[in-house]
Amino acid sequence: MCNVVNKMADDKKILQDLKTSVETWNLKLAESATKAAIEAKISPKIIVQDGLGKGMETIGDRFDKAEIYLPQVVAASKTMELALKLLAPLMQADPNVMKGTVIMGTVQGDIHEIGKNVCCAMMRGAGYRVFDLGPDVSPEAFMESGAANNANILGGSALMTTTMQVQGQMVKAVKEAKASFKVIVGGAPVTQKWCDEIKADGYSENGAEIVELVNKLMKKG
Ligand code: B12
Repeated sequence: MCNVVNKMADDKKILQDLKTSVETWNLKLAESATKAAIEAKISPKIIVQDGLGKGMETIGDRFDKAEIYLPQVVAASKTMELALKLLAPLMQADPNVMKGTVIMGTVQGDIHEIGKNVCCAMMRGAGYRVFDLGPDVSPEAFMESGAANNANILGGSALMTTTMQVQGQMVKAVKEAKASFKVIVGGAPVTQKWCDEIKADGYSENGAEIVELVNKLMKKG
């Protein structure tokens, strides 16, 4: 009993350190806290969702209030990326039991990658073959990669109200080519309403729910 209580307290401290590391763009703390989390067998999902992601939420809020500026946001992003790199090996599933193929990218005109990277990691961990096309990906590039890799799903991330439009173009491109890819969309300004409006096949608010979403779409066939 005592051990369980101690473990819970230790895990809480590690998650707090992960959050603080992103909030204070402290690379050293990010590295040590991520290693501690791995050692404590905290799941990558919790590490990202309840640790690093919470730190990034603070950064977003402080940026919105003009308490910090782009250089600090970049530094916080680099901190999160370092931690995600350390977690990557834990998020690779067995290639022999792949559940489906997903092409992910941040849409054309948009360079925000962190959320997309989190989604890629979550899906890889859940057993999907994921091709990450990076930032600034055109609908044509999504289509080409989808065809070349026999994909089931194309996933477009958009972090700006201006670039959300490209998600609509992705859906259009799939319909026009009469391709069988399902299109999923996400990113901070994206909502279920927007997903319905552009007739995409699915939306999820975060990286944890994206796995349920793709599982559901794969079952539908
Ligand atoms: C970090 C950041 C940056 C970093 C990005 C670093 C990187 N390598 O990605 C830097 C500093 C480079 C940057 C640049 C810019 N940024 Co910026 N940035 C942010 C910030 C603070 C956080 C974004 C983030 O990483 N969140 C953390 C991740 C984990 O969350 P997420 O991205 O939402 O992803 C989750 C979900 O949305 C979902 N999801 C994401 N993608 C997908 C995809 C699918 C298919 C699914 C299903 C789900 C899904 O799952 C993810 C994991 O849980 C946001 C503020 C905010 N509140 O979002 C502004 C913000 C997005 N940026 C903004 C702006 C304006 C810019 C710049 C234009 C600034 C400038 N003047 O140069 C440039 C962009 C240039 C361009 N062409 O893209 C604005 C956009 C406003 C708008 N018009 O909508 C925001 C909202 C800030 C603001 N309030 O003004 N930015």
